[in-house]
Amino acid sequence: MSSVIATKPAVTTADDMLKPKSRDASVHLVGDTQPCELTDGFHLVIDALKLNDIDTIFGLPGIPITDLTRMAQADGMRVISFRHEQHAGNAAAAAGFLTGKPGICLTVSAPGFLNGLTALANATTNCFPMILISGSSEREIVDLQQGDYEEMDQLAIAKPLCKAAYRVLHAQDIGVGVARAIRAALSGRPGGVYLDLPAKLFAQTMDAAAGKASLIKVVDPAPRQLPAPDSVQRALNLLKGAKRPLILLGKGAAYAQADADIRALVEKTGIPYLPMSMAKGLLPDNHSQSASAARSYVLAEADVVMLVGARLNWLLSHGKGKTWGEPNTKQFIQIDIAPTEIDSNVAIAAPLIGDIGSCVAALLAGIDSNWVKPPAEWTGAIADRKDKNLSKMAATLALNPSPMNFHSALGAIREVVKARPDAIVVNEGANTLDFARSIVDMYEPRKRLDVGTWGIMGIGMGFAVAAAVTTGKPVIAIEGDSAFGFSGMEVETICRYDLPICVVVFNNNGVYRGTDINTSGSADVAPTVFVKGARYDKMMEAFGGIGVNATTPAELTKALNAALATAKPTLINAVIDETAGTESGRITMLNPQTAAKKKLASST
Ligand code: ADP
Ligand code: TPW
Repeated sequence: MSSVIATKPAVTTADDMLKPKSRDASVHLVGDTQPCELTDGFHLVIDALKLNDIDTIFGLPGIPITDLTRMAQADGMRVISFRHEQHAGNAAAAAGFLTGKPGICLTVSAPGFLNGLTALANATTNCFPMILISGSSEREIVDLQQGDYEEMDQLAIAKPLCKAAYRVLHAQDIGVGVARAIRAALSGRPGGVYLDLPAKLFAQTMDAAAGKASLIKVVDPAPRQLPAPDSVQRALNLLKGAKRPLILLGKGAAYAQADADIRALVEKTGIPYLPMSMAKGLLPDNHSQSASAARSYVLAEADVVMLVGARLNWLLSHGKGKTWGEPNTKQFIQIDIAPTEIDSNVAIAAPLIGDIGSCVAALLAGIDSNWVKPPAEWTGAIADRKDKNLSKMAATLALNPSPMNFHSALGAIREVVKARPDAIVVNEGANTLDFARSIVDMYEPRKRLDVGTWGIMGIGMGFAVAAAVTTGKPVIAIEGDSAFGFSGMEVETICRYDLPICVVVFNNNGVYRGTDINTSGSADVAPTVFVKGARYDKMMEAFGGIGVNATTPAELTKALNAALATAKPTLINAVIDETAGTESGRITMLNPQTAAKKKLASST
């Protein structure tokens, strides 16, 4: 418990006048004689976080939280300062996913808060635990809308976009506020929590012993939730009766950190499995039971599908339609901690509600040596398709076109990752994402971070920083050139903290590709086209990192291996054929098509 209070700066600036005023003495007299040690809001926030084993803050300083960042650092916390709050927020979200502890993002009021809010909403959508802590302006002025510095009713704005939102007005409630935020972020379905801390709170003082006593160490923040025995039996019965069973692993399964039991379940049952993108590596992608290379076949043909921490949302075509084969030929088992997820798109025959660790353990307990593995007809048909598709892919990867295309560049990265399975891959873009997901195999759990449920661009550098900071492992960020632009300024952050991150920018001169034409006749380029031949590697060099321009897979391999060997911040500008990409990658069909547009096109 710390009660040291920062000393005042020698010179008072205009900014200082807006800062929360902390007392400059940590001892004062009670009555006439008894000295009493004081603490304040700043220190109580730090102590509450530390008490709950939170050791890192991702943020961006400014009124009223600058001193909080300084004091947290002085008190031994890692404070990672970003260039834009959205990336600090994304880092917090990724840290939450990787560690199972809520990642903390700290911002200033109104604009800083709003910048962080996108990341908070995205974390909630992805079921990642994070807490956005924002300083806020004076309540009295905000509520009367009298025009305070960075005035905004942040709590009201955050509420609909996250799992829970709280405001703390009194120093003695900081412990409760932080405890509630941690519990809300971690328990049940994980998600984003907003914690509003008005400027005045930080300067409030109270007796240090009373302050310490007011803090709460959260006991069992993500309590196990055991599934009901009859639901376990129902699921087992359905699995046993299946002729063509399939296990579908989602990022909830990766988050749950029940890696050994999940692997045991797959291997003991002998059921083919399909990992969603962030579940890749839960079992190594070259596992004999992986059905990834026969994805379309297994989704269409399976008769019983067991979802483990995966939602039947757009990424799985809502569990119906052509992707899923003949109508009414499938039954679903769904393991999820959120009961209301069940039946959200199609009927679920056997819901299994509980935490994945407990559910999978309960299923395993019901699987003995008499378990009959799936018919060879099913597993054999999958193996045939896999072999065919894998040899097709091998042939494509063996080509060495000039300029490089997505396949040849990713073929190079694939081999490097194979040799360094401990490296974490961050991946965003459209084509860059879709091709990397299928080409770059993962071998260990939670080594792949990507655009997630929203398919959001901009997570790249934030996720990469979090991955490096929380694991100390090397990070390879595979980025479309458009995707990279959303968080590109954070290469300075990467250099500043000297993080072992290698960014590979797939530079095809634009969004999706670089060849669009402006048909209006004006001088502007088309909306999807960027500056041609841009040298993103120079951005990294500007901050002291290593920049490489790679035009062949051999150059790319060399630069990537060097980056992994030296652990130095590196950016490889991988020059990709600008004609290679497809509009929106594999989700072209989601672009609205209008008959009027066709008419317009044909009349010009
Ligand atoms: P993917 O995009 O990989 O298919 P989703 O994000 O759609 O995965 O689904 C993740 C699911 O996992 C969510 O429905 C969430 O409630 C669930 N989940 C997350 N953590 C756990 C857990 N520890 N136990 C059970 N379910 C979980
Ligand atoms: C926050 C829309 C989806 S993918 C993409 C955009 C802009 C970039 C694709 O180009 P990139 O990759 O990165 O060069 P590639 O391999 O195809 O060349 N704003 C947000 N999120 C999304 N998803 C978009 C816009 C989009």
